[in-house]
Amino acid sequence: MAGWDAGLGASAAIPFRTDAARVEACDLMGNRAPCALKGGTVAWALGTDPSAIRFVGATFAEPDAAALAAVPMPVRRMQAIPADAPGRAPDFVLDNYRDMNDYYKADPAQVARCWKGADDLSAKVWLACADGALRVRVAVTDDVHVSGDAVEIEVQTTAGVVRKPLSAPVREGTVTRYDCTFPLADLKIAPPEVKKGFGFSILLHEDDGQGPDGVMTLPPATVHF
Ligand SMILES: [Ca+2]
Ligand SMILES: [Ca+2]
Repeated sequence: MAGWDAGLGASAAIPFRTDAARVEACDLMGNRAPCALKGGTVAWALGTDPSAIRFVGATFAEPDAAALAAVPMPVRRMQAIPADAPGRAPDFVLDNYRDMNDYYKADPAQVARCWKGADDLSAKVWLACADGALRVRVAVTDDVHVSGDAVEIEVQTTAGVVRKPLSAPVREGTVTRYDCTFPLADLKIAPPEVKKGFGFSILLHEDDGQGPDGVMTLPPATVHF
């Protein structure tokens, strides 16, 4: 299942590659309508009434990355996390201004406190799930690291929303690394949700020495392992 908050009048089409036997669009009343499935690809049009799309019998359903990037609204991505291995590419990269909420952007006198680019604040995120625990590794690039800099993860499951801070940062040059392991029970993730998917986001709280400047947030994704 994939879904997102559609803005009023928003319009775009996102092709999904999937091995689903069939695909249905569901509206807010629970009505379902079949979607055309051509060669393993289904085109999902935003701006129509349905609020979610259901992939029946699917082992994967991946939205086209280029099409997602063109959608002018937060989209909840369905992201398969590959097997963990040393040196593998990050699962998520936060380095875009659209993900930054500057607290002082409306104050011309405080322009120096607004986000200046990836060297000011950006992050790479890796996830792994093993032995009943979620491991979260984050490498934050930040020109100035002070005690007010903080990273939190947010997990959304059928049991609710859990937010946890990452602890024990290790600073190397301008990169702050976190490597934290959380028992699934502490995050209210039921074991079947590891494969079915649960909502995941991460928040980078920025402080460069003058107090909180803003927060960079990963648009919530549904991750599965
Ligand atoms: Ca900074
Ligand atoms: Ca900082």
